[in-house]
Amino acid sequence: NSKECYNDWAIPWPIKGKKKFTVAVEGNIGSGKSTFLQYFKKCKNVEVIPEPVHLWKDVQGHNTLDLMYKDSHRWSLTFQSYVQLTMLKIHQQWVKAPVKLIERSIYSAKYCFVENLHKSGRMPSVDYALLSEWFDWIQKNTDINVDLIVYIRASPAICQERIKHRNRKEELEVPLEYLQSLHQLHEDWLIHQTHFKTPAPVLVLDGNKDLSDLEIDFEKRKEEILCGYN
Ligand code: TTP
Repeated sequence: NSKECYNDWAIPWPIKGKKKFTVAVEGNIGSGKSTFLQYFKKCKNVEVIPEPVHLWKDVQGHNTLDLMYKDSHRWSLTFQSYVQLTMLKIHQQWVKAPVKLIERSIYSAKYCFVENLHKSGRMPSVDYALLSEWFDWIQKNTDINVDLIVYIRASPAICQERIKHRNRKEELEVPLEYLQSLHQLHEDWLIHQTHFKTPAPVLVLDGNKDLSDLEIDFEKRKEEILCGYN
């Protein structure tokens, strides 16, 4: 039980005596979130939970990520409802370490991706309404709390370069315009807070830097990011 696990750690619990300090790393596709996770994986007080892209690519044999990119009008509800489920599971996942570091959150899936699909006409309004009903219910009835958001802010052109370079087959056709619109939604949410409230304070990192230079910033901001558990 959680009391026994508490004894495994010499350090006290970070907040309110019980909860783990939950950090979500956010940023556009290709912004450098995985590099961030790789870096913090090495820290002993951190448990890193990467995004379950592999699950989205194999739902009982169906590649829902691929379906969504091939025909978003037909498949984006299918895909985004599974993303929402897998994100909810991650929010609910108990970790042993004092700091839980997650890649993205249920919030960016809804506020950036679902919003983008709907706004651009790729997702029918009825599908958007259904996902919103689910999201609102989850928000009211479950614990999807995040304590800090780290926003890796990178220009859409740089993201596109990195996407090309990593060569994930489902993403080869992602147009710049798609990344620009997703970028704007991240900015609206995390910087301007125009449509949606951010669920936690936001620490912004310059994702336009070379990934090796970005690591220097990770090191510099480590104490803030890990709430002193570095
Ligand atoms: P990202 O979550 O942006 O992950 P990434 O691997 O691109 O991150 P980075 O390069 O910064 O390390 O996206 C993974 C894929 O899933 C991408 O093709 C976008 C897609 N996606 C959606 O379409 N909808 C969603 O709600 C989410 C969370 C991802």
